[in-house]
Amino acid sequence: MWTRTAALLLAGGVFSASAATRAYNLTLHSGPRSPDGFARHVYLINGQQPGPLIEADQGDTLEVTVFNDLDVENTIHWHGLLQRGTPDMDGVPGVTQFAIPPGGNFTYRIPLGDQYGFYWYHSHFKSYYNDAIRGPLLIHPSPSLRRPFQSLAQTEAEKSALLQAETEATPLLLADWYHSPSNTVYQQYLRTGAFPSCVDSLLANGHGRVQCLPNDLLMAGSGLGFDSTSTEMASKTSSMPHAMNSGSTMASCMNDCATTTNAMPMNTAASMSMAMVRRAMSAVEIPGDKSDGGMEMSSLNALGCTPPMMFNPGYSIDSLPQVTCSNTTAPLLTIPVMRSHGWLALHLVNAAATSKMQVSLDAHTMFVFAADGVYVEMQEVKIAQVLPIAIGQRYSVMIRLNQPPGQYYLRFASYPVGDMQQVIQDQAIVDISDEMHTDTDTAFDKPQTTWMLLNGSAKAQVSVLNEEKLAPLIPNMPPAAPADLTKVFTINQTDPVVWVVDKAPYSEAKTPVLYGNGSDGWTANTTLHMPFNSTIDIIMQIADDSMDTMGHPMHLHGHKFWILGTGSGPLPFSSVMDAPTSVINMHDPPYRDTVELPANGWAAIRYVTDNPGAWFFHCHMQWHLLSGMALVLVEGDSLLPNISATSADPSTPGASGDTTMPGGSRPHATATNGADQPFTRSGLLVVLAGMLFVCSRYW
Ligand SMILES: [Cu+2]
Repeated sequence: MWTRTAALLLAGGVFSASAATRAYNLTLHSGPRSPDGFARHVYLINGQQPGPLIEADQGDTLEVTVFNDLDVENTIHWHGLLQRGTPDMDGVPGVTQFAIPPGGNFTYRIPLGDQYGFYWYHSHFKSYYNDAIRGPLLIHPSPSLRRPFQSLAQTEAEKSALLQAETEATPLLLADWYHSPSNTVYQQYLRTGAFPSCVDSLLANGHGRVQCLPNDLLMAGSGLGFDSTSTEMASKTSSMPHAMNSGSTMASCMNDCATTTNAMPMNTAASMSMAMVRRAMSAVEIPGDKSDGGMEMSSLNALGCTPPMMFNPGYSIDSLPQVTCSNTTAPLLTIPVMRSHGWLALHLVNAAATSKMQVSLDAHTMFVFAADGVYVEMQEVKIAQVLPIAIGQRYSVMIRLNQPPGQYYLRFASYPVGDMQQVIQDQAIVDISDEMHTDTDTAFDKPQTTWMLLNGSAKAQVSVLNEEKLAPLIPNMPPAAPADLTKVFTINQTDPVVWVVDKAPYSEAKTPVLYGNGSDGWTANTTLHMPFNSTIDIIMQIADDSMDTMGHPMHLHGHKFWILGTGSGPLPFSSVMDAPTSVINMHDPPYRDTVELPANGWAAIRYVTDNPGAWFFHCHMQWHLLSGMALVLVEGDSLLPNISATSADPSTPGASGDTTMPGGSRPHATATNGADQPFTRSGLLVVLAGMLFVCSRYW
């Protein structure tokens, strides 16, 4: 235990002696906006979407008061913040707090401790973050914390340039966007059973445009490899790039069209499951036999989506509103940068509702230096790099500005996680100028420096980030001993509109689970009480009989965890300790807060229950979460904050919903001072951290 604690302290560096309280006010309201050129009513934070960047220094305390001026309830979750000692600040309705009612407010007070890096915040009520209640959150690391840039810098000047680039890094919140409010989208899903994976556009920091695909590309939908006679990827996957090569002239092709003959197929081989085949060959109604020339099964709809194949009884493709697409000319996000700076740093987050993304920057290589807010060993790829980013995940990247001045597309495309696919890409512009060339209005968009296709596939010879090779910069090994508890969760779609993590669909408790046995959720079958101060292994795998075997971005609150391994099919071992090192990495696994469970596959994570709280564990695909794909994992039951359900009820004066007392007299969660409290915020730990940190180096 001492070793792990010491390692954590070392990894975190010293708490700043000048730790400050960073106060923010976030007002949730609504208004008309046209982020992709299509006007709709959106939710806003302080008049903008996404919300403002929340910044703090390592060791600071965040104090964010959320005023809910919407006519719906809300909460704000701080994705990835560990909430040590403040489990009631995690922002999950029914788990850690009562929702903030319309007209109410709530003050989130979060000591950040040793956390640093890039995070994000978002509504955790219903699917309102899809209506734009989301924003970036950045904790600047202590200057004394070791950086992972050494391999990139030969001189002091280069070191300075890298550090400066990191300081000036641009947060980039990538999202998918619907032209209908999330409530409307979800209600249609519940009614029809047709999964709403088809979005209208993708956005970078709230900017994008609708880019309709040319007809020939839509008709090349069979290039997605759908072949109901085989569980293997159909060889005709090449037909999509072929079609793209055969005459598409739309601007949306972005010159990809000329260079796609060696394109890699979409990454769906692993996901072509028996479930898909069963469904395709069953009585499920599919388009294709319309006399009016309607879509063939293998065609994409106007938005580039494979048509839904699963419906509630009595519904079919004809029950759905007709899918249409109209190009827009909304301005793209532009990121200006001076070439003389040498480097550009970006903090990327996939804040989408349903779309896994692939990201690339034309002509440039990205060096990933942090994953989910933790510095990692730098990973250089020689030619180029495409980053796959699951929903909720973050990457911080460093980009060497070694190309001529000009405008380069930063591309982000939806990438399939199963049989529901959409060919959609959007772009932001990185505008590189220098003292000699201030005029950069020429789009620099050459096929030979475009790394990926419209569908997010990396071209041949293009390197894709290896997500398994993301060892933390400061070694942070999982406990070596066998787990105290192994939980096997069988991820399952049991009905068109029901998704579960473990047997039963989650539903929100009336009284937050954190409030103990006064909560109706305390003994729910989706609340698991974990042993405290224990090593837990969670093995997730897709159920054999799941109606859909797509992948899932699984997020655990209150912890980072070691990703010991992922793979296809079921994990063929009863515990991770039985698996060989080629399958399970106990040496230098990634340490993150969101893991992508592969389509038709398994994922094994390990964490230590050292943080008393009620922690949500769920799929970050919004429609899955809303449809039950979540659990509450309680740890340290006897050490939970002393909050009574009565005093915290929003109808009680001074509680979270009180409009006149922002966070004032509500019962603040003060961690108990029991002897077995593992992470008190006492000065002793600060001193210990400082003493231990003397051996840490700047580089
Ligand atoms: Cu999911």
